[in-house]
Formats: sequence, structure tokens, C-alpha cells
Amino acid sequence: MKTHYRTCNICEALCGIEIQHEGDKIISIKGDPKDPLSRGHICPKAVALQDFHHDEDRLLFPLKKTEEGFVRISWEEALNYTVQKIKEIQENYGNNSVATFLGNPNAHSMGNLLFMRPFLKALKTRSRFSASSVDQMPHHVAALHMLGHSLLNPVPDLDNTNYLLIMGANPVVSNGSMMSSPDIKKRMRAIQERNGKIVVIDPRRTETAHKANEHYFIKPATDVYFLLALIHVLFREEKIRLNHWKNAVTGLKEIEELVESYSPEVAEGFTGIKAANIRTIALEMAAADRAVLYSRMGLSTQTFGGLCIWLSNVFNILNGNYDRVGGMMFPRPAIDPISFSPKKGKPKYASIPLSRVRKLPKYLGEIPSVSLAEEMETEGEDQIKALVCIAGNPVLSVPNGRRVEKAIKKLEFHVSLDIYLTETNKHADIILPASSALERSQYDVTFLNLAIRNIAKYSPALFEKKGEVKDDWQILSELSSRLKGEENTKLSPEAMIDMALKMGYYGKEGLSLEKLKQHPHGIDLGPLDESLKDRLQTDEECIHLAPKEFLMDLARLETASKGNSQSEEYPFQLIGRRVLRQHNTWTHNSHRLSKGKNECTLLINEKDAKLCGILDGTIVLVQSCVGKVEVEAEITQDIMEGVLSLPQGFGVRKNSKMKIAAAQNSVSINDLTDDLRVDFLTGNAALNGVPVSVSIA
Ligand SMILES: Nc1nc2c(c(=O)[nH]1)N[C@H]1C(S)=C(S)[C@@H](COP(=O)(O)OP(=O)(O)OC[C@H]3O[C@@H](n4cnc5c(=O)[nH]c(N)nc54)[C@H](O)[C@@H]3O)O[C@H]1N2
Ligand SMILES: Nc1nc2c(c(=O)[nH]1)N[C@H]1C(S)=C(S)[C@@H](COP(=O)(O)OP(=O)(O)OC[C@H]3O[C@@H](n4cnc5c(=O)[nH]c(N)nc54)[C@H](O)[C@@H]3O)O[C@H]1N2
Ligand code: SF4
Ligand SMILES: [Mo]
Repeated sequence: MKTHYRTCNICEALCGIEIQHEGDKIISIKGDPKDPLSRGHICPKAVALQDFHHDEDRLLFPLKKTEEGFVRISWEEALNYTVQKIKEIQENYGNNSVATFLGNPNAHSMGNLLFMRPFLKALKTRSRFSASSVDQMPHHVAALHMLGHSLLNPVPDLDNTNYLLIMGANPVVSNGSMMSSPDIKKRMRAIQERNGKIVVIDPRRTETAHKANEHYFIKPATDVYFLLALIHVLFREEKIRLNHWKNAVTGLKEIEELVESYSPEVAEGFTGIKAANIRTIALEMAAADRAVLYSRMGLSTQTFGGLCIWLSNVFNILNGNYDRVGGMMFPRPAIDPISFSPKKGKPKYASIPLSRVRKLPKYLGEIPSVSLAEEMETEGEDQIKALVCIAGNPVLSVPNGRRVEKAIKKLEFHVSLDIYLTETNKHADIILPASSALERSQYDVTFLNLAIRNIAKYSPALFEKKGEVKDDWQILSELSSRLKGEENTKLSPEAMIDMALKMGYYGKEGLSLEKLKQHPHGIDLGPLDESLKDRLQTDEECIHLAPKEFLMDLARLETASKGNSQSEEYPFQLIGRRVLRQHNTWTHNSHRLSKGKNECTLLINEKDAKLCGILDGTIVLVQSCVGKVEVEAEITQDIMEGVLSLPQGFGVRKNSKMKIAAAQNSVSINDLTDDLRVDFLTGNAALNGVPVSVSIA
């Protein structure tokens, strides 16, 4: 029996795991107590890594769609045919007629990240989409305008804070996002044990809210008023303290003026949270020496997602808790993506480019994913005719997935890099099978940049590859060289990581790949420190509190504030949720994760259920202006009246080749979400607060 150490790559928590195995057979998967970040913590999903590896439904050979269905072909044929089709379509319709969609697992794979840029360069298309614009794009937009670089994202210093205000996040289940902090429950308990306080603002009394000191229901998509009121109180009560940023911010006056009219009383009217409570939270946070506001998914994926994330930053800065111990802090990663594309001293972009059809902003060079279908459907120059989908499942993950599916079916060519046959790539012409996590090596380029301690860790591959699968980076590299008509690169991800480590902040202290290989549990590089002055990318070395992009969006807020959002036809507001035992759309074929009670239920408040005659377990029809689903109702007091919740990531259909997933009752929340609901400021999807109706099916 052998023991292998690595980092679980499923979610952002970066848990260290210890795998005991005999050859290809896994004996056990446990938390690694010696991992400096996770200290032994894991969740049930890590144990399922073996299910994905051994899954008989996993794709093992390149496939081509024929009239008889998918048939196995050779890699040579698959790669050559793919490149031939891409070239043909680009010659006929222009380079931008070939689109890319990059899904979430790319962020969790070193090879994908390192080889994506050369691949995109070889593909020469500006039609790029990703899961970022159905997720965290507002965080990048705020970082860009306030700090000068999209990737300069702060994380809450959980281990040192004494007051944690959580808005629109459920880390007890999600294990945290834009914040790699495994074992969140223990870290939350530690805050309470040192007499600190945790407050949660969420339309649902979540698993996290149950562990907090206080929870307040908020009417979906009204958080912007709550945040404006928090800042209003700081000014009114003369609590502004900038600490070491005192002479290094711009826009303070503008912020003071704009929050003037947003008192806690005004916010109460929109949010449903009592003015007195809003005032108390602001004053308690001002009084706490170390306090932090952490806002995530529930805030970034709403109609004013950009304003919400911007104002969350502004609050932390004005409360003296930015780049400061116990507040929002900036990691110093061993491989710093910012050092590879610094903005400092560069001329400012004139303006953000806009998408072709709906004129939405293209941050990070990406067309917002809410536009995926319309960019395929709408004729004219740059209409999308082909799709290269890399670890993405937009039919289930993008709003109005059914429309996306219809548009994808009409494409001239569609190639997919995936580990499964999904609701998206079942329509592909070519499927290129990627390796699973245990078959490849890993250094977490993305999430070590968001970890709440500075850590470096490398994990080698554990198993030989099954069938004919290749690592994504190998596939990308093969495609790049064919597109360019050049020899395949000899560079490996390992060589690139080694180079980057040596060039990085800890390189001078001797950090290298060799050193990481000698420390299989990872190396602790210490707690977060005040690093923003070294890393800030604005020309003036100041934090911009009031960038014009955000100020301009306040006009949209004012218009919206005057309208009546409640519709008679769709009187409820739908929000999403995550479940502990699944990750997005791709873990549903694990038998370990899929046994037990049905988790794909519609949560409804008991009073609403009574009014509608709905009982626990009743099959209900939920409808929105784009579609409908039938699903089992689950009655609870833990959701606000007028709000309904469906889990995200579900929706594998009965005829799916993922047999275990197909056997479950599963509906896609994105059959209901509306692709026309968008945060116009950032282009991010407004997945939360969708108007819906519910009735007995
Ligand atoms: N309504 C609603 N919609 C949402 C959300 C929500 O909360 N509500 N959440 C959004 C968020 S935060 C995200 S991140 C997106 C996720 O959206 P997507 O990224 O589209 O979906 P995933 O399920 O993460 O994974 C996509 C695909 O990657 C494949 N895959 C897994 N591992 C690998 C690998 O190593 N290589 C390759 N090539 N493929 C692999 C999986 O089989 C799957 O088909 O969904 C978003 N959509
Ligand atoms: N188990 C598990 N873990 C995961 C994932 C998974 O699928 N399963 N997915 C991973 C991914 S890709 C991501 S991005 C992260 C996301 O991690 P989180 O950001 O923690 O996301 P959620 O768990 O969806 O929590 C969002 C919360 O926002 C609330 N919410 C909805 N609308 C509003 C609103 O208008 N206002 C406020 N204040 N709250 C609102 C919801 O009720 C929910 O509790 O999780 C990651 N971790
Ligand atoms: S919390 Fe995330 S990283 Fe940790 S074991 Fe679970 S899925 Fe893996
Ligand atoms: Mo995500």
C-alpha cells in the first residue's frame, strides 16, 4: 500500500488530501493533517475523486458524431479534423466566427491555465466567453477600476478578524469562494471563541447563517441599498478611518455626496431590514478593531452586482479594514499572475469594448455569457458559427440554457474538451477526452492567489491515464501547433511552474519546483501581510474609491428604485443555492455523492406554501418568462416569504449517458433564469431574484 499527498481540486478550498492506494485501487481518501492551509479538513466530495477516476461513463477516447451517433476515432483524426473545420469556418466567416467557452474547471487546473493563452492566441478569435461572467466578474471589474488590475482581489483575513459580515455567500456549504479557506466552520468558531461576531445577510437562513451570531433576511437584489446605508452611517457618525491609506485614496468626497440620500431608513424600505439593525451593524463594525465585510456570489450575480462588489470594497476601505490584519487582505502568492501582466504606468484604456449584439461591456476581453445564444443567433459580421468548449457546460450553467442549447445545435462545428458526455457536448461534432484530476499534476495557480495564508504546494499525478485521455494542456498544445502549422512545443507545465516560482516573490529564498517536490504537504509561506502598496497597479499609487464607471451606474439604480419590480404574473423571486455533496454540473454521476435524499427541491416558505396549497413533497410547476420546470417542493421557515430557491448545477436529463445522474430527479435552474437579466455595468448574469410563479403541477 502506498500513500500519496495532493490538493483536492474540486472547489476553491484547496484541501490537502492523503490517498492510500494499491496500484490503481484506492483504499482511502482522508484529510491531510500536515497540509498548512487545510490542517486535515475535507468534505465528502474529496472521497468521490475516486468515483470520477473509475467512472465507467467517463470519456476515454476521442469521439466523432456520425449519423449512427458518436463513434470512436483516433487522436490524429480528431485533432486534424477539428483544426481543418476551424480553419475552414474562419476562412469563410472571419476569425471571430469561432467562439470559445471556458468553464470553471479550467481555473482548477494548472495545465489549462498555462496553455490557454497560447491556444487563444493561435485561435485568433475575439469571441471569448467563460463562466466568469455568470459568477465573479464584478469582483474583477471593481479590482480593475479601483486598484488598476482585474486580478488584484482581496480575501477576508478570517483567522484574525473579530467581526465578519457575510453577504450573499454560504461558505459552510460552498467552502468559500474568492477566498480559499478550508475548514471554514472551525475558522468561524474561532472568531466566536475570541468574542468576535458573525452576521449573515441572505434571503435564506443558510447553513452559514445557522452558525452565525445573527442573520437578517434581505429581499433579493436589494443589497446595494444596504451597502449604501452602511457607508452613509460611517460618514454621518464620523467613523471614517483610512489608516495607512489616509493620503492614498481618491474620490472620498464623491462617496460622501452619493451616500447622503441613502439612509438606513431608505434602505429599510427596499431591503426589509430594519433601519436600526443596519445602523447597529455599521456602528459595531466601526467599533470593532478588526472587522471585515465579505460579499460573494449572491451579490455579484444580481442586477446591481457591480455596484454591490464596489461598495463592499469601499465600506472595508472606509472602515479602515483594507490591506490590514483582520480585514480584507491581499495574498502574496509564490506565482503572482499580476507580475506577468502589470498595468502600472501603462496608458489607460480609452473605454471598455462592447459586445456586438447587446453592446454589453467586454471585461477581461470576454463577451458576457448571457449573450452566448444571441451571438450565435444574430446574423451579420462576427456571427458565431463554431464553438470550442473547454471544460464548460453552458446548457446547464448559463441563464436560459434551453436557448443556448437551441443555438448550439445550429452551429456548423462544435468541439468539446471534457471528461463526460454532457447536456452541452452531446451536440458536439468532436469530443476530446481530458484526463481526470488524479491523472495529472497540479500547482494551484489561481486559488493560491486567493488563499487566506500564503502557501505553495505541488502535487504530482497519482495514476496512469485511463484509455486514451490526454491532459487538457496536451490537447491545447496539439491544437495550437496545428493551427499555427508549427512543431509542438517542448515546454511542459512543470518547466513553466519552476520558472515562475524562481522569478516570484519567494524565488530569492530558494523556492522552486524541486523544493516543492520535497514538501508534499505544501510549504507555509506565512500569514497575509500588508502587501497592497507593493502590488497596487494604479498610476497614481492611490486606491480609487469613486471610479466614473460606478458613479454612472448609480443613475440606473435611481431609475430602478422608482419602478415597481413586483409583477403579478410572476410574484415570487427565485434564488439559487449550492449543496454540499455536488459541485456545479459535473459531480452528479458519483454514486457516493448521489445517494440519499433528493436535494433538487424547491424551497418555499411555509406561509407561502399554505397560501398556494402546497405540501411538503408536492410536485410543483415553477414558471418564469423563459421557461418552466416541475420539481418537488420542500417547505421551510428558513427562506424569506416571497422567495423560492432551487439548487444550481442540477439538470442532467433522463436520457443522459451519465447513468447515475440520469436516474435522479434533476432540473436545471437555468431553464428558468433569464439571459436578458444582466448587470449592465459588468455584463455579469443576474441569476438571483428572477421573477417566477409557482403552482401545483
Ligand atoms: N442559475 C445559476 N447558474 C449558475 C450558477 C448559479 O449559482 N446559479 N453558478 C455559476 C458558477 S459560480 C459557475 S463557476 C458556473 C460553472 O459553469 P461551467 O463551468 O459551465 O460548469 P461546471 O459544471 O463547473 O463544469 C463544466 C464542465 O467541465 C467538465 N470538466 C470537469 N473537469 C474537467 C477537466 O479536468 N477537464 C475538462 N476538459 N473538463 C472537465 C465537466 O464535465 C463539465 O461538463 O455555473 C454558473 N451558473
Ligand atoms: N458544495 C459546493 N461547493 C461549491 C460549489 C458547488 O457547486 N457545490 N460551487 C463552487 C463555485 S463555482 C462557486 S463560485 C462558489 C460560490 O460560493 P458562494 O459565494 O458561497 O455561493 P452560494 O453557496 O451559492 O451562496 C450564495 C448565497 O447568496 C444568497 N443570495 C441569493 N441572492 C441573494 C441576494 O440577492 N442577496 C443576498 N444577500 N444573498 C443572496 C443565497 O441564498 C446563497 O446563500 O462555491 C463553490 N463551492
Ligand atoms: S472542500 Fe473543496 S477542496 Fe476541500 S475536499 Fe471538499 S471539494 Fe475538495
Ligand atoms: Mo463559480
